[in-house]
Amino acid sequence: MSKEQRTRPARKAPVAPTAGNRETTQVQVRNKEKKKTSENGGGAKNLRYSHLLEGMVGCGDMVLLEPLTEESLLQNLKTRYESGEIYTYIGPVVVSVNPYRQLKIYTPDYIEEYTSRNMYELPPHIFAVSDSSYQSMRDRNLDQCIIISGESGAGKTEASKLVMQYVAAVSGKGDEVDRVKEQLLQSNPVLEAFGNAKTNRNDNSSRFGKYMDIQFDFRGDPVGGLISNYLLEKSRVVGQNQGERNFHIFYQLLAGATDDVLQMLHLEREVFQYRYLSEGGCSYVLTMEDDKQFQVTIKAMEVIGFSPEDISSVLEMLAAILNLGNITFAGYSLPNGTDACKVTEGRAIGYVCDMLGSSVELMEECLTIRSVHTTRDYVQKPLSESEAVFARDALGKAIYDRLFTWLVGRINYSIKAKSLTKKKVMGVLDIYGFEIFEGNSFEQFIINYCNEKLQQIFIELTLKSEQEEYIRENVQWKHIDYFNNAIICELIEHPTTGILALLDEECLRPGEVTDDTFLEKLDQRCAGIHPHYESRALKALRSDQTMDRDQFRLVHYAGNVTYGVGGFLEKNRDLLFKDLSQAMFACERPLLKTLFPEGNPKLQTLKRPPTMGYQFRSSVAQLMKNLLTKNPNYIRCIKPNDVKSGRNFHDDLVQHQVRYLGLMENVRVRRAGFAYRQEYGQCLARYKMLSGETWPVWKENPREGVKEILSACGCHELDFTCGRTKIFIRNPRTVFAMEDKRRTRLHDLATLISKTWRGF
Ligand code: AD9
Ligand code: MG
Repeated sequence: MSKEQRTRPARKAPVAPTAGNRETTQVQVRNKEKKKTSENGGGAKNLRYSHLLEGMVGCGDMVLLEPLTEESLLQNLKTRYESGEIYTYIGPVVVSVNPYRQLKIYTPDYIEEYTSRNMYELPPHIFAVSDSSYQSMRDRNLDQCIIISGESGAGKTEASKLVMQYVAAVSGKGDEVDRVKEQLLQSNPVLEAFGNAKTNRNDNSSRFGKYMDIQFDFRGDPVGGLISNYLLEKSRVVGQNQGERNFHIFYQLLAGATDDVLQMLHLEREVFQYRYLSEGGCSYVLTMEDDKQFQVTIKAMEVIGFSPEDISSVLEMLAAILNLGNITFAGYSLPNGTDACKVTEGRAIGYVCDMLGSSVELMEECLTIRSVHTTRDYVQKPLSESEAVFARDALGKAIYDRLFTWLVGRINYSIKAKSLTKKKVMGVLDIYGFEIFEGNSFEQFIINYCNEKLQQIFIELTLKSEQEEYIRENVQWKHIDYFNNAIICELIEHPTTGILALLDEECLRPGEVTDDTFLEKLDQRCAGIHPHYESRALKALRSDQTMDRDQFRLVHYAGNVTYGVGGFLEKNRDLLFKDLSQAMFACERPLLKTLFPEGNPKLQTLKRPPTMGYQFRSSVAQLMKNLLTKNPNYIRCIKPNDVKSGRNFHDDLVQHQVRYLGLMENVRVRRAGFAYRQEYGQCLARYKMLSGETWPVWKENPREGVKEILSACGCHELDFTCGRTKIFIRNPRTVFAMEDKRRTRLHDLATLISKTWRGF
């Protein structure tokens, strides 16, 4: 049997045309042509849940893994991965191992197979969790969120696109709905072009966090969406590590624009002409066709509703940034000994001014001179050469960062739902993965903090809440220990003693403050006090060669990360000198007035803008609050190797991820407790036909009814327990068997009805 055949799900089951049962009716309509086989009874055998238990590569749901050890869990993932089975369940959680090759498991046939099915009916698949989430949102009116986590390159962004693709395929049709779907889907290529870049870990690494709410009407048809973006890694605009690139859009523009467009933008095709594109020494990515992708990006912008003027303005900003990077300065000393500098690259600054609609004099002045307000006066201070380089780069980063946020706002404007009625929502979270580089800075600190918070949510909603539910329902269970990373979150975000608060304190403190004084402060407050903070200030680490004096180390849930404090203060303050914002506001291009509103001289505000860390902490808190109001669905992505290979399963690398993702604890909690739980009324409604005597009406207490059904199904008393409001069933096999019986019952009934109908 070929791999594709093996991974293909079982064919559709026969179903009864029960009135009011949307799920079965839909499936039947779609499978008219298959009905014949089903009626012959051929399909009934295929319904069995046994595929989760036997005849399948490894174990599809690790709750059933015997024996359960870390080794067997890893071996199970490996065996399945090697035969192309990249998805495995832990109860409702989907573990996804990046295949690094195109599998034929996302075709329309697969979408059809997984539509309106129970999650465990078919082999594990991302479409199954997408479907379960969509059904729950549509039919039970529960807002959903799909939380996708995993380290850089593990497959989060691909997973988020598959979820969106699935939802778009199975939801309704019609001109307006199709327009909305198309716009939602087309937001991906635009945001990836501007927000993703090649890194050493991932050729298409997301350098921003994204949360997207898809909004639906009461029928379950998409009516709009809302995207929230989190902290773009803007330092990439002006410099990249060796082997890495700037954001894709720059390369797409140079490779894909016509000669005429490039000429109008004062650009040349050669990537290495531009300093901002050359630092990483990498101009192309084997797996990417920048020229073709440029057409895709522009087309997507058009579909979303960007006007030709909008698109031109965006391209002008990109061209301005590239030429800005080529401006050079020459330093000299003034007669009084002060360092000053002047622009030496006249061509580049001319091009920049042409793109932005500014005068060369003004641009030159804002790059080389700083206005300083003293208590009594207003003086102009010349900048040294290195200060001017710093100002130039700050401007480049600011234009790009604000342009990106503007793009997200512009997309939101287009995809916003037109009607004001309350909508059902499905949110998809695809945020940058945990990062440990050789050199880690403020950006990694923020990214890793965000991942700590996501792990917190996972713990809150799966490990902790599961055990709390047993207590609430008064059900006996065995406590499972797990590492709760709340302590690390606290170390970072505590409003007065957390690292972010200390950083803000240092940024605001008058007097001589530097990154070093910040580190001193951290050492005083945390070293030897907090178990997850380490630095050379600790006696035991004083001679630690793996850490420098200007570094501190955090013991994160996913591993130890050493951060260099250099740049922490400046990146946290994120202040753009007034001269620069005013010069941008003074430019002719209307877009720049929108991007730099604080440059409006009429709008003189003395209020300090909130720091980067503060803003991020607030938006993450808002995100967590939002996620907690929704029904969560999890996709835990795993990276099988570091070489982007489709055949290589690196045991140690996967073991590390399995550990920090807490997968063993996840399985244990699920196994120690009960695989299945449902409110008595709902359980009765689904399985009442299994108790021949009482079906279809049960007028007594639903709890007694459920017990009766379980006993009619031959369940042993030890197999289940009755909570206050829910029935808890220990072994998923019991539920699978009940599902199998239910299907057979429905099938028999359908045959009977059809025979009776023919008899008339
Ligand atoms: V990062 O945190 O943004 O750096 P992600 O988002 O976790 O990272 P991404 O989804 O971009 O990783 O996946 C990395 C690469 O793996 C993709 O560019 C694909 O080449 C490959 N990939 C991931 N998932 C799949 C898949 N389901 N099928 C085929 C895949 N290839
Ligand atoms: Mg990504």
